[in-house]
Amino acid sequence: MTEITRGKNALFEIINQTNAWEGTIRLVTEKAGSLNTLSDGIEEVVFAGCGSALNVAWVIAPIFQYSTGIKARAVPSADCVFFPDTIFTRGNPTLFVAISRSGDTTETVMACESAQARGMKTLSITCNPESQLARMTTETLVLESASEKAVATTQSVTSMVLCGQMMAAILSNNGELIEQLKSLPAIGQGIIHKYHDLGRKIGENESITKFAFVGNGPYYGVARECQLKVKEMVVLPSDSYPVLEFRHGPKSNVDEQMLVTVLMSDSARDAEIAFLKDMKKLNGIILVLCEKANPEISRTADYLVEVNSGLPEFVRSILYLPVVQFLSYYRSLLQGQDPDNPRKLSYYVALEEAMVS
Ligand code: F1P
Repeated sequence: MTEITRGKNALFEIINQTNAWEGTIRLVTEKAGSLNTLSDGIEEVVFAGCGSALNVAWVIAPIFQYSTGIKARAVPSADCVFFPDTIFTRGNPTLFVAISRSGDTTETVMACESAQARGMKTLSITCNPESQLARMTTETLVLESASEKAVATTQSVTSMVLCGQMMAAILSNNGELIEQLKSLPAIGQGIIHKYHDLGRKIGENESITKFAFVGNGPYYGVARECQLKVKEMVVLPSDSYPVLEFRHGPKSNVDEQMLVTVLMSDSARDAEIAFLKDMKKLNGIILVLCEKANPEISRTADYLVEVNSGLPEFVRSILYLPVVQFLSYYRSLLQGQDPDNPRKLSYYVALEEAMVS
């Protein structure tokens, strides 16, 4: 009986996340005018967050800079509080973007205060209209359709990434990109349907006891989010690295118990293919997430996800996440955990005043 109710919110949110994507596209489209006004004269954008929201920042920042030509970086919120001079440059008009599902994470609220004290315009990307961040920022993008009951983030992450991508497309006035982004919900629904069972099968493969996720460019942020999902829901060793970095030490951990997941880009595809062949030689179990495999990839992968989106690498990144969300979800259930309420975690982190004063 418990088996049926455990994790029901997380499963619902994973399966139905493309509805949240639709809502996100509608919202950002409606806000196009105010986003253009907000970013007028901006020369730099700082994306800040904690936990999954920081991973969202890691995905968005490279995509934003690539699409708009405006310098963009991702930073942990706490660095804006404790090391502000390493984050904010003097004299450059900067937009500070606070990313937070709850909108109430203490470090991100404090980071926003730090940016405001330096006279910056601020934007919040959140799922909670009543939150501190939604109320304090110059402009807010409230993704109510992406709000979640489960503690572990799933649809909020993919939706907040899509929100940042839509914002970049609007600010760069790139109609083709907007159309590509609008195609994601339909493609994503197909992928969720097609790869639900594979995610479950990998998750329920108990010979896997440790996980590594590797990706380049925006896929590094996606790899970090995959790592976090496993850490939170499954509570097993899980790492993430830029692809080639993994050869510089971490590969010593690869053996027949490690699932090595390669999130394939277009720009580094050849290097990534060479990498996955190397990891196979080290006896790793290989999961490849890619646009389309060639015979070499198909031969090397133990598990293969082809998203077949027809979309460029800077557009399709969120399509790689659902299968890893399923994997984490089913492994969590198998181990008797509750994916809706992972142990020791809370919906967001509120720090006591003494810890941050
Ligand atoms: C949410 C967050 C989660 C994480 C953990 C603690 O913060 O950091 O990403 O899974 O449960 O809270 P936010 O997005 O609400 O700021």
